[in-house]
Amino acid sequence: MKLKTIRITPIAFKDAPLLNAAGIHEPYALRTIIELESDSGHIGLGETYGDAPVLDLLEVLAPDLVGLDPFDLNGLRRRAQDVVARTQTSAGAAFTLAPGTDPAKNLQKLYAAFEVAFLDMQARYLGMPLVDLLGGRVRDAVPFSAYLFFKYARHIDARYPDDAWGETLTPDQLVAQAETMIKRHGFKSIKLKAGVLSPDQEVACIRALASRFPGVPLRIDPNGNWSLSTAIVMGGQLDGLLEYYEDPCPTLTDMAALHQATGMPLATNMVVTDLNQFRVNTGSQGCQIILSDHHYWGGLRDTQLLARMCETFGLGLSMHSNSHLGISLMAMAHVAASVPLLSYACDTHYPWLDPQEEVIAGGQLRFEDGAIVLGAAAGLGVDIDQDALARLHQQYLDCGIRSRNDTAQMRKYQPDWTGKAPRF
Ligand code: GKR
Ligand code: MG
Repeated sequence: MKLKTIRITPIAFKDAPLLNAAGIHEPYALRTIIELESDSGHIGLGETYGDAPVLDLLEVLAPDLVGLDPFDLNGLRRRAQDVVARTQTSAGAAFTLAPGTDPAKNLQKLYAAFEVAFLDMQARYLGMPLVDLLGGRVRDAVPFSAYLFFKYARHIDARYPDDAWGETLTPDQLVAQAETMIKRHGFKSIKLKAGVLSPDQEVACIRALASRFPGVPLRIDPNGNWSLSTAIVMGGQLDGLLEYYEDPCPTLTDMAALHQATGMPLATNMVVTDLNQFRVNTGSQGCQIILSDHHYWGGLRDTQLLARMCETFGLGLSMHSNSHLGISLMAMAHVAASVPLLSYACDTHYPWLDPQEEVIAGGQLRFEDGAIVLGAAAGLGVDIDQDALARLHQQYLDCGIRSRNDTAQMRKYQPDWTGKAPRF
C-alpha cells in the first residue's frame, strides 16, 4: 500500500469567550484536518493545530509523503525531521497556553499529526479499531472530566449570536455550569480552569463545587498564574478537596518547592512537556502526575511510551486538551483506552463545541456516562462530512485569525492587559 493523495485543510470553528490566565479565547479556534488516501483506496484521518507555524510545516511535508508506505513510521519520522531542519516557519512569539504556537515542539507536532492519520489508515486497512492496533484495549470506555471555565456572556467582536452558556464569574454561576455539563454528558469528575479571578474567589468556587458535588473528584488549573507563596497558601485551603493540583506555579522549581511544602499531588501540562523535562522532573520530584497530549508529545505511540515512563518512575498519568473536534477526541480516546496506567479522567474541551461546528459525519460525538465508548469500527471510527469541512474551511478564510493569541484578544477588553504570569 502506498500513499496516493494527502489533503491538508485549515479550518476555524466558533469558540466561546472562555477566560484563562493568558486572556480570553478568540471567537474562532483553529484546527487542521488531514486526509490521506492510499493507492488501495483506504483513507486515514488526522486533526491537529491550525496555527500558522504548524500549518506551514504540514504543507511542506505533505508532498514528501506521497508514495510512502503508511506502515513506514520511521520513514515518516525521517521526512518530518528533514522538514523541521530545513524550514523557517512563520512562528512569532510562542503563546504559552497554546502548544500549537510553540516552535520548540515542531517535530513532535508535525510527526504526531501525520502519525495519527498513518495509524488510522493502517487500522482501516487491517479492518480493526485503532486501539487494537495500539496493542489492545485495557478499557472500552474512556472517562473524561467536566472542564469548567470562567467566561463572559459574549465576545467583544463576534459577528455571530451568543452561546447558550451565558456568563460564569461567580460560584453560583460556576455550579450551574457544572450542573448543565454533567447533566448533559454524565461526567464523574470536574476540572476548573483557574488563574482568572483572585485566588480567594477561585478557592470559594472549588468549595461551592465540593459542597454541590460531594465525593466527585475535583481539580483546579491556574496555568502558572499563582506565585509560589500564593500557591502554598491556597494549597492549605484546598488540601483535602482536590484529587490533584494542576500547574498552580509557572516553573518546575516552584512546583517542586510547592510539593515539598504541601505534600499535595501536583499535575502538569506546562513544565513537563517532553522527555528532557521529564528527566529533570524525576530529579526534582516537582510533579507527580503528567498530563499527556499526543498532539505535542509526538503521537499515539510516544504517548504510550510516556505512559511506560510514568509507570517506571512511579508517576501518575492523565490527559490535557486544547479546543478540538471529533477526530482528535477519538485519537485521544483510542490511545487512552490502550494505556493501562491512565488513572484519571481525561480533559477535553469538547463540551464547549457548538454542535453545528463539528467536521465529522453524523455530527457531534456522544459521551455515555461521561465516557467515550469505543466500538468495533475500523481505525478511529469516524469519517469526514465534506460539506462541513468546506464550510469550516471557508470560515477559516473569512475569520482572519492565523495563530491563537488569547492575550491580544484580551487587550480588546482591557487595553493594559499584559497576560504576564504569575499575576497573583
Ligand atoms: O483553552 O484556555 C484554554 C486552556 O487554558 C488551554 O489553553 C490549556 O492549554 O487546557 C489547557 C491546560 O490544561 O492548561
Ligand atoms: Mg493544564
